Amino acid sequence: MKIFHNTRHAEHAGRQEMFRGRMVDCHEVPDRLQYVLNELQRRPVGQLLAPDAALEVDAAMARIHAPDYLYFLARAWDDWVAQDPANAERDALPSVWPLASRHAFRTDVPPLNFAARLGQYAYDSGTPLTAGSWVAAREGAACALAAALAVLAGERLSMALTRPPGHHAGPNYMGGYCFINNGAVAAQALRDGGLQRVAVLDVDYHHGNGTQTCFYERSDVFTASIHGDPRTEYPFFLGHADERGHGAGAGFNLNLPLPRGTGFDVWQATLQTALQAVSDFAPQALVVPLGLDTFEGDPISGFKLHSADYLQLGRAIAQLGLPTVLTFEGGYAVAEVGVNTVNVLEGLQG
Ligand code: SP5
Ligand code: ZN
Repeated sequence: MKIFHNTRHAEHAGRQEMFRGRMVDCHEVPDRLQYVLNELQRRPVGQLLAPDAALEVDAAMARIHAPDYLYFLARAWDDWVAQDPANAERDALPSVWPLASRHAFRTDVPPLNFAARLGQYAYDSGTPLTAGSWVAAREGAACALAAALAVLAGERLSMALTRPPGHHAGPNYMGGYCFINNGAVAAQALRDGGLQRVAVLDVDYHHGNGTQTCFYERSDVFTASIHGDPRTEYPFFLGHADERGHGAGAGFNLNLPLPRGTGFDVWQATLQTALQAVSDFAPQALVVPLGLDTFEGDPISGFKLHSADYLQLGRAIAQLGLPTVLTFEGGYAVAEVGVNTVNVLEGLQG
């Protein structure tokens, strides 16, 4: 297994996120990835690599994300500091939104004010944009592209071990600690590399709303997600079971929401449903946005998986017999995220 890790991930280090009217310390911290690297040293289940610097990562991101969104992200930090030099000491968080979905505000006149521009592209106030967010997210996309190319070159398993995570980021928005949708970049790279059908199986605690939206009207990328019921769980406004895809994509999205508190027995049975659907689609490769926030000890989530269950998760996915690209998503029980991640990889390797 080739594991492409983001050597610049730590440059994205948000300070605080908004939670219930207060600023609280960020859950999505650099230590998360360090714990995975530490566990990989103890249990070297794969080959640790950095993506080739010559990869065409901007082109790969542009296959998923809108040009104006990428333009915004690439310059956002400088624009933020230009607004007020004192901003250099603070992370940028949005504070005003156009509520485009309700047609209450206009979105056809691009605002010039930075707070308004950030509010246009961000859908929550929990995703701080920092000095290093863009370089870290862009290098993460390079990891995702490299992992996809490895599978195209014949590797059975590869992983983009990167943060910030990606599965909440949509074509033209950031949120849920995500900026660039690494799983979507990988899936599209697999398609562009010649595969006709690619499946995405998202096992993060939170619905993969960004990935679903990227492929919602397409029949060439099947998306499935097992997650906390959005009636009570983030991201709240997407992820219901009746979202099956639209237009050409009708029937090519599967959401399997489960109540907060769900344990491994029910989760595993639901995984079997998802695996059957993936198998019925007959994809040539699989992308797994791997969130470890289904763990019982996760501070912001509500499922009850134990560390040993992640070995079973890996084994179950391996049963598909598909070339598989993993991306590293959520998982905020920092001290356990390394063991849980490497358990999945060990299970996958059989
Ligand atoms: C990639 C991913 O897992 N993103 C999750 C984003 C969730 N953001 C909202 C979480 C708010 C939780 N705050 C809980 C504080 C408890 N002390
Ligand atoms: Zn999550």
